[in-house]
Amino acid sequence: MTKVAVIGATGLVGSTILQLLETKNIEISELVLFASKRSAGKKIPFKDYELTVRELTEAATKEPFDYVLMSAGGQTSLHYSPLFEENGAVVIDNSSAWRMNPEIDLIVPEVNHPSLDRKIIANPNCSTIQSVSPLKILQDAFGLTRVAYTTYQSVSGSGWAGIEDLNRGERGEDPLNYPYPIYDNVLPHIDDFLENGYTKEEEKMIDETRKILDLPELPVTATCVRVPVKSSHSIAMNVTFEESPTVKEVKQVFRNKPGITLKDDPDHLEYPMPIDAAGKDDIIVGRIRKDNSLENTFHVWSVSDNILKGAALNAVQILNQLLKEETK
Ligand code: A2P
Ligand code: 11C
Repeated sequence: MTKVAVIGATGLVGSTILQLLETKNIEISELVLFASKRSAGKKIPFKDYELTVRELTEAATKEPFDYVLMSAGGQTSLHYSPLFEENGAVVIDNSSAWRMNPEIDLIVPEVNHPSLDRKIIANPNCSTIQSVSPLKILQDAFGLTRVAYTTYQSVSGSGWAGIEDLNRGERGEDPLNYPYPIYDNVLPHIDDFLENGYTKEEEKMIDETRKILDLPELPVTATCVRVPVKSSHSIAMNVTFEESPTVKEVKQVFRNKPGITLKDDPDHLEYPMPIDAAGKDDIIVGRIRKDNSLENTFHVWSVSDNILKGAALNAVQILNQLLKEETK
């Protein structure tokens, strides 16, 4: 008997979590949906019935949930996750609130496993997830000595508000979420700016990569950019290895790896694009080639549905991993 709560069930990630719980046939005996007061009473179809959204309150944290899938922003998570945890639930949190807390595990199931020392588990940033999955494979094969990211992130990374701004721009209306139009434009700015000139999104990618790969000293840098694409982030990764493999050997390590598809045949114009990844579970990698300006260095292009593997799917996979361990 597994009782699960989804917090933020009306949001873009929360509603995708609900679809995945349904389509992936996750064994749940009771599912309860929460959002803010605004959404209380809203009906959401699930399987062949309807669930009514409840307002998240402190009293709800005292109910006997086994797992809580939280996708309602950092402030909500900081307040409510410890209350659910105190009551014995395992919280899988999609916000950035807990990720760099040394007591909290930051998990991508293909890469690392939760210790459950604390019952809050953090789901990484979407751009980090689609980077560390291929990077872990490369680390195991050739050893990493440096990573430089440039991202091309879709507007769905900003939730419904980002999609709405792209639609507004298309209609000639001013943006409400971004400081400048995203339609017909590119913004070298995701999340707040820090004193060192980087943005928080860039800092997250750097810090989370080191934590998940357990390489705290790895030199990592990032430039994060918002592009007028609705679904799926693309990331250009410039990766330096300890070893000196051939291009063929680098491509080879991505074959038959869970959650990864290699699409890399320039002769036939085969390369990963957001329209390939949207709606798919796998991270697609390609454009693998040697960087001739630096020794042992390669370019790897990674594309992934940021709401699926970048958020909802990774959270559901963490849940599934924990459920499977329970039944062992
Ligand atoms: P609501 O729809 O009632 O505002 P998105 O990432 O698409 O913006 O979604 C954010 C999700 O987080 C929504 O489901 C939203 O609910 C929910 N949320 C926001 N604030 C709270 C809160 N204080 N308590 C519970 N859920 C919240
Ligand atoms: C974006 N990566 O595309 C962000 C969204 O830390 O979970 C996810 C933010 C986060 O805007």
